[in-house]
Amino acid sequence: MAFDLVVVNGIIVTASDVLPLGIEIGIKDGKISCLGSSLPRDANTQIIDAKGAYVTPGGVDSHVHFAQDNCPTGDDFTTGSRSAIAGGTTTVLAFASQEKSETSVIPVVEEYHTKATNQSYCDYGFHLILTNPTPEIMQKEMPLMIEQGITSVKLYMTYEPMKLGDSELLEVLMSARSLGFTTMVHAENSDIISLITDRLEAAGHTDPYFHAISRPQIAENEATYRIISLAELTDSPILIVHMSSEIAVKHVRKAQTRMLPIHAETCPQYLFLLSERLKGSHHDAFEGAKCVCSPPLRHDPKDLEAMWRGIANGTFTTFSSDHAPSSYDHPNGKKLGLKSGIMRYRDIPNGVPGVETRLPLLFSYAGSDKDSRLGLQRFVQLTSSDPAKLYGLDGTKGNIAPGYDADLVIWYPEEDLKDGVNIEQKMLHHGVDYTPYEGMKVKNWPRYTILRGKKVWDRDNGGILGGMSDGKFLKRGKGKIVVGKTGGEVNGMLAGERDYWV
Ligand code: DUC
Ligand code: ZN
Ligand code: ZN
Repeated sequence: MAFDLVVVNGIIVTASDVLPLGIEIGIKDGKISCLGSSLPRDANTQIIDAKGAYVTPGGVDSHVHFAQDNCPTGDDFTTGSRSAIAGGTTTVLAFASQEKSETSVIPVVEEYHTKATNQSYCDYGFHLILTNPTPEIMQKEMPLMIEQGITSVKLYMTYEPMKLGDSELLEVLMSARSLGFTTMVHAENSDIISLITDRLEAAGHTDPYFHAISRPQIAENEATYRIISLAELTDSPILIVHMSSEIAVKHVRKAQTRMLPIHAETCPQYLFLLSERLKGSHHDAFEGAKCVCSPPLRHDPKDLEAMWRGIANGTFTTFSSDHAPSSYDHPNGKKLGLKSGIMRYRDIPNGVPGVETRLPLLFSYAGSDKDSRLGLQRFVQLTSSDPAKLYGLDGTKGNIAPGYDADLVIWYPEEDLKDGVNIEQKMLHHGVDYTPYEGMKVKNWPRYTILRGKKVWDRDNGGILGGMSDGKFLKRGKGKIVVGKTGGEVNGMLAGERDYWV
């Protein structure tokens, strides 16, 4: 059998191994058929020469916001997924977001299918943001969602229009325990943030920097401890999204040491950016709005260090972009927080773009040279294989092995990019008008991105080669627990005590 595509001269990296140079990847019908040497080829076989560079699985970015009503000046599926493939990401998990007034999630999901069908350059799935988890939804609609391949939900502990109280969080966790969907949680204490925000506003402290003052670490710390406690009580696995502070991550680490199934995610902004970025420049006093995201950028480099530690030591299961794009220079974008010359941070849409820069930023620190902070296998775990497992895509995404989708990133051989790449807004493919990483240098960039055997990105020859209908909806299975296990006893409860009430 001849292959459709053979990738030669690469160094294949998976979550477990860095293979010797030159193992070939044989691809047929969009799937990896085999790894080997001197693979058969005929006149129709396309050959890609990796020229000695690393080849990693296509990125799985398990946290992006595309086409959400609360970021109308940001990316739709077309621009967001285009940006994804140009940065080596072949799968995104985006959010279908329920409004509190909606009493069924079925039309919500239909709407997001309409927004995405034939409009995505990469494969995609949906998490459901649940803001009104009625008994009807939890009992009747969630089983349908799971059947349709939507096997994860995101819950907010903050934001008036979205937040759930503890009793609602508990109900969803109980339901997740019985139905087997994965629960993601935004952990910040809402009342702490509201109290400080109101008092800052009364004192006239409303410029973007005060966004960070209004959401201190203690808000993340308290909510993190609380949601871990609720998850422990209900014996339900969770993933805490976009973690930013050392003190909160310590709760996760401690829970993991007890073998609780508590997963955590961090994002590029919490590895590279500090709250000083929220201060304006002398050209533009409002420029800090570009970096308003929640949790906020932290003040102390020690927090960045702690996130790097969690990246290296296994505390984090996923490294996602939390691509939450709003254009800066747009009256309905970040400039919602600037009216008649008055800056008001609470009106600035939250979030930063990052789907395209996520892999190159982390890859710059992966390897074994003196600046490295994580191994290459760990890079693959965090950016591709572990999110695939956690969100029900194992066996299909996140690996370079027979039977998996042929989603690959082929990087440059080191000698071809000796000076690295300077990140600049003008080279990116998202739909917003800035990047928070402007001017940062990365060591490498995806030279080719392959989606199910098709070259969809060739940085030197045409850039985007894929099309808007290349991406397909991923009907996901139930997620796997990556860290810890269920079935443990709750601290201080008798063995079997929970059985009286579950
Ligand atoms: N939470 C997210 O997940 N993304 C952007 C803003 C937020 O609060
Ligand atoms: Zn969030
Ligand atoms: Zn998000």
